[in-house]
Amino acid sequence: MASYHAASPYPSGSTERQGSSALLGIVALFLGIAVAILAIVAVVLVKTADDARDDAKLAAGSTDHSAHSAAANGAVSLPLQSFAGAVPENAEALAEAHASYDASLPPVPAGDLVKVQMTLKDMVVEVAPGVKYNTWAFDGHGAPGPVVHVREGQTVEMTLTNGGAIPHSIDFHAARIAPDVAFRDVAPGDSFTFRFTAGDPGVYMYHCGTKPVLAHIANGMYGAIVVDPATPLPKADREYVLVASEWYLTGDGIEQAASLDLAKARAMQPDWTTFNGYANQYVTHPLTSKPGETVRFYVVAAGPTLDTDFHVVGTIFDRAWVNGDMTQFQQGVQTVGVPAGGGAVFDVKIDEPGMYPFVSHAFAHVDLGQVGLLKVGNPKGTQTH
Ligand SMILES: [Cu+2]
Repeated sequence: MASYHAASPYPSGSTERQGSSALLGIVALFLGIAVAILAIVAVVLVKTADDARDDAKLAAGSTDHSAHSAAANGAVSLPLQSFAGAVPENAEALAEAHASYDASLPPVPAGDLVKVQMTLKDMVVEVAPGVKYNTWAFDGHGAPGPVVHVREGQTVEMTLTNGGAIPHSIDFHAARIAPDVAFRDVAPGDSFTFRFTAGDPGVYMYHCGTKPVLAHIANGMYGAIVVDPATPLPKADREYVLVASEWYLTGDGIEQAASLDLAKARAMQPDWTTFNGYANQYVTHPLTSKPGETVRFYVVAAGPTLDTDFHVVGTIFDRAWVNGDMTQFQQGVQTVGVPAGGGAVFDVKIDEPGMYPFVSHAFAHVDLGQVGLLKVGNPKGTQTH
């Protein structure tokens, strides 16, 4: 008797047992065939993965298959050393002393033509308390670059002056324009001016489009442009702009400023994720509103690669213009994905005083710093600044 009958629950010699044995035999036969097929598939998959890895190494110019060489050439070899959350001992005091990025939406300039000038500078900024990083800053003030705010129908005249060491460019997602002309590389020391008409309302990303774009965005070359619809949106009492992004560090940045770890960026293994370029800055310095006010968030996910799942804890979006589509909004939604390279607009009206966290609800991002607080009123036990 075959061994697979041994566990039969039926009494020995019963007719049920005979029927069951035949059935079990058929089942076992099919299971055996299935296991064999799966084994063949697994072997093929492993071989394909090996081939792909080899192709990647060859594409990266490496014939040396050692882990060190592969990482150096960007053919990622995990694990990569993480500096996530590493801060100096006085981090709390440093966070308090940090001047948070002003998230308030600036007013729309008057006139039909809005002139925007940015002078790019290579500079060290902090991306978390005491964590220094070598950025390429669009306006000489770190990342993100300044918020550009215009109204539908206005013309934007953009002048980029390159005060950095290598070529850069600026790509506006709000523009309909030939990118090979308008978004061209600007050599160090040069300036370039182009115009576009802001014909599509919404909130958009702008960024450097010079190759490799991954490196230029990861080094802080991004920002938001808000295009108000010609027909105004419902009134909001406060308007805030949040640009979400992630940082990939070659070191902890504490003693010495870190630079971009391209292998980590390719592996999508950030050390820090932030709103407006600095981890947890609005936890220490909350955004504010009064009870009953409508607060509008313009959210851009700059990436360079990761999305942001925007959520405000303790409330529900009264209006969500998903994907920056200003022709319609959703009501009563809890979390909205903002894709890397995309934007969305959110209204919340909160009546009850309290501290309301805003987060990317992909919670690894919260651990890495993409979290802030909206302080409604003056709830007990909180600071009043
Ligand atoms: Cu650039």
